[in-house]
Amino acid sequence: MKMVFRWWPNGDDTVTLAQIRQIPGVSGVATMFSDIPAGDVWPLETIMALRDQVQKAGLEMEVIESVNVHEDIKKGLSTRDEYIQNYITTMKNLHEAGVKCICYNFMPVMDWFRSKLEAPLSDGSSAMAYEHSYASSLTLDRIISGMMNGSNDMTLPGWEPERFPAMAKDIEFYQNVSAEDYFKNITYFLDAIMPYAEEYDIDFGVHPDDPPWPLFGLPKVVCSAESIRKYLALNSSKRNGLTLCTGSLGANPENDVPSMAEEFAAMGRVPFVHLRNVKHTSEKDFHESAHLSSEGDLDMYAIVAALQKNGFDGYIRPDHGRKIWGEESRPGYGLYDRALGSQYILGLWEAVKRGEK
Ligand code: CS2
Ligand code: MN
Repeated sequence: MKMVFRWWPNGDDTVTLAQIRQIPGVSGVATMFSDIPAGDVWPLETIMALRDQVQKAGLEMEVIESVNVHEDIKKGLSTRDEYIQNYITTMKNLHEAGVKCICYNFMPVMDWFRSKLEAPLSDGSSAMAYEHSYASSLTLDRIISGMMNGSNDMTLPGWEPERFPAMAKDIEFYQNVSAEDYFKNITYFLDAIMPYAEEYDIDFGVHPDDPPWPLFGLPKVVCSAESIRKYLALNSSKRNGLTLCTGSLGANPENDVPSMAEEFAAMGRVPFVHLRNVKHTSEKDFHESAHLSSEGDLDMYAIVAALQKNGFDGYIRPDHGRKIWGEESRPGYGLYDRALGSQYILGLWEAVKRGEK
């Protein structure tokens, strides 16, 4: 297992590589170019320059989160082939730079969504939160402005401004796309890229839908054990894997996250894990919490034990943290709470390991 930390280059982050280097047990970053539009090739020189920068800081760049999938691929349009070719070229370039794992998602139109980016918690910190009835009542303009106003002027992953102009039309487009058709589009994409994932030794981890239930009439694909089984069966390559995001899946109390960790790690299909905790306030309402089991509704020890005992040998990163100690950062991605989370996770990992002997 390797512990990594999400980080954005080119000044698009308040956290520095030097700070990440000082977090014990963290060996590398999970990073991306947020300024390259989805569908474009990531140039080799640009990737190499970033890899050199990361390595000079004493860290590895083996995980990319995310190489975003162009909307035309998700929609199944005839233009998709060109974007898929670009995707494959990006994979080749990332392979040359030593990248081993790519996280991506197949969520239509928008990536994760929260109705509040800074919900106050009782200890004086704040965290991102989601309230279903309120979220469902929002117009697209209010959603976009809410996500933008809380972003502290940084790109929120999945909310790159280049997406905004087409969002309303895209949402409309998907109202007539059945889940079955959407799965066909995924299969087409996976069948095209998996042979290259094999050739370039890159594990793919699809990120679950967040929140894991339908919203705005958009198809949802990775939200339960059953849908993950279906997704992994779409293409039988071992490279077709899951990013087990405990907070995304755990937002639905019906999801048994430790048993998912066990099942999919045992299949050898979990290259990447996002560990964070959530606290439910009602069935479809929740806020993100500190990583400790006692702070949320997930049994983090059981999840880490399930991974380790089922042969998990991939990358883990602490996912979204709270905003603590007055830190100003990209929501969910400050230094302090994620650093605390990483130490807790490493502690659990060691405890499980030593307990085995
Ligand atoms: C989210 C996503 O997991 C997360 O923290 O912020 O943006 C995630 O990075 C993507 O869905 C992966 O493609
Ligand atoms: Mn995640």
